[in-house]
Amino acid sequence: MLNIVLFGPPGSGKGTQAEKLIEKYNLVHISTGDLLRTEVAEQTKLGLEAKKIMDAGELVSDEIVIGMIRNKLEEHKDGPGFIFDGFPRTVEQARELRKALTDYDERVTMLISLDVPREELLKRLLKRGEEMGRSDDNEETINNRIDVYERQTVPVTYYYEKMHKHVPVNGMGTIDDIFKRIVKEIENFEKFHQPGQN
Ligand code: B4P
Repeated sequence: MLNIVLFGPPGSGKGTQAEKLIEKYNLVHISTGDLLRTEVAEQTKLGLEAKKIMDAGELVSDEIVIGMIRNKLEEHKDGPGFIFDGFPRTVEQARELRKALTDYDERVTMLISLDVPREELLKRLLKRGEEMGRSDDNEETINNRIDVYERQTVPVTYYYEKMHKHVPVNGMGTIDDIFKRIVKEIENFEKFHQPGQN
């Protein structure tokens, strides 16, 4: 299986690039943001709880998120692989993902992180806020989401760095240019890493 973690700050293009990667590699897309937004739209108990947290730009509890991921893994365990989009966002989530994949004799292939400066993130998300009306795409919440990312989520890269699985990619430029960079990194990685390592 090819199991890719697509990583980066809010607005770095994770969801955007995930769509293109799914098309090319036929992977199963797991976006914790999308899963949570579905719960919010359906006004489930979990959704009502999550909405407050998401609107403040904070992270939903590890327990909730990990439960959702385990359900999805079980549902698609015979598939060609996964794109994890917006997950893991804490080191605890990364550890739990490792445990869950091990249950299926699988592992994360690589973590691709998109590098984009804060001014550009703000610009992209404010634009999306105007166009799509997402309630967490306003200036105050965006700034908090980026702060939370720097404080709680960046350490996830160190976790994968230790396993030589962290691959940074420049997230500035056109969507197609960034996609080409990502594909090149996947191809390079597959060439130099034999299955069964780590
Ligand atoms: P997410 O849904 O993951 O939201 P996001 O970080 O903003 O990324 P998204 O994928 O939507 O946007 P993208 O960068 O593609 O999370 C939302 C909230 O859910 C979190 O704040 C948290 O509360 C909760 N949550 C989610 N996962 C969690 C977890 N694991 N643990 C705890 N809580 C969790 O794109 C942004 C915009 O940029 C788009 O409009 C796009 O069109 C544009 N764009 C993309 N690439 C571009 C480019 N190259 N140039 C110009 N614009 C570009």
